[in-house]
Amino acid sequence: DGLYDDAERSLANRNSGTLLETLSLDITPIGAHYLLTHFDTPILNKEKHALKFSGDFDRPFEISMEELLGLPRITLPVTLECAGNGRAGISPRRYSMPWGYEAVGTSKWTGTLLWPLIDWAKPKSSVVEFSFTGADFGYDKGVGHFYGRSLTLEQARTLDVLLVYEMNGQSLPLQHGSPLRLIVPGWYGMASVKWLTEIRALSEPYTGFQQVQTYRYRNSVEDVGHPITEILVKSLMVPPGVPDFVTRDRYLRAGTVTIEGRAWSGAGKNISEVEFGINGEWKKAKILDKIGKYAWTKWVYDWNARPGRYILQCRAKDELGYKQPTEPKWNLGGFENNTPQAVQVFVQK
Ligand SMILES: Nc1nc2c(c(=O)[nH]1)N[C@H]1C(S)=C(S)[C@@H](COP(=O)(O)O)O[C@H]1N2
Ligand SMILES: [Mo]
Repeated sequence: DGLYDDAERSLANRNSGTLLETLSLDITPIGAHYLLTHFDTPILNKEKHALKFSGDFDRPFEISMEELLGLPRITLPVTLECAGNGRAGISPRRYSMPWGYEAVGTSKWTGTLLWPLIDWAKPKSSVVEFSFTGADFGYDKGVGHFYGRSLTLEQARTLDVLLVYEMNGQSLPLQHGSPLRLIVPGWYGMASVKWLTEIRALSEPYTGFQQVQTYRYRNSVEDVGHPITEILVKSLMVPPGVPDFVTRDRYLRAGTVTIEGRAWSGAGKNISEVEFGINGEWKKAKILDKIGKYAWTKWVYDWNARPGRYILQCRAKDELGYKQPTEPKWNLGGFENNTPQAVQVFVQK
């Protein structure tokens, strides 16, 4: 623990967080949505870009962006959250992106379904996984690699995985994976490979760095751990009132204040309860509509704020009964911290 060093600060400056005030919107505006890019952002030529289906397919092929755009279009609102969101709340810390609460956002992703294309390429009967490779190359722990991830055959078939070329009705922006990315709804963000160039059918499990060496929930350096997959239940509020520039403490006028926020869980699970905490006293918030199976749910709470100092919190429960825990669980990568947000507010006459 201690001060963040230059390496951590440069990561934080490259990878912006979602502005929490935009949690009042169903859809996070492009530019206010968080970014997580491990290496440099590749600048690809949309006109020349092609996606390769290679490896153990009976009918490997290449498809241009123009051809992809001609396939059936589907738009899904999906909440994307980085598995490292909340990492700054886990101590001792991991040298990585020091996220607080802000690595989450919801976008309308437009593209075409992945599975029909895989099906068309005819995976051989020996195939167990598909790897998805991005155009961005770099080093991590001395290992040079293109950012890549895999899904099992069953996951690729059942998860409503999209090949995406538009975000919120605009061409996919450079920093979010232009011209083509994967979106794996309901999973943490690492699975949604940006700048997608190749899909390989594999008859052996994929051993790429981002699959095997990281994005695993591990209790020690020796622990092999288990892969990070579905998003855990979580909620956030729009920080009420106005902030202090440096401390981010909030100032609020006494009276009735409508607190609003969002709650979500992985794999399309619904939110069954949201509680709003006032100095540790929990009250039931009102749950509003969800804008899509894989998108977050709005909640509100009318708070009668009297002068004083308060710690405001929120916590959610999903339909399977999973609830946000009070204490973060330490793990090597600093992943999956879904403990409640806490906002300090000073209410004044
Ligand atoms: N090619 C590539 N894809 C990637 C990454 C990356 O660094 N390179 N980062 C992943 C991680 S960890 C997350 S959380 C999401 C973030 O997507 P966004 O930057 O569009 O918000 O992209 C994922 N896809
Ligand atoms: Mo991430």
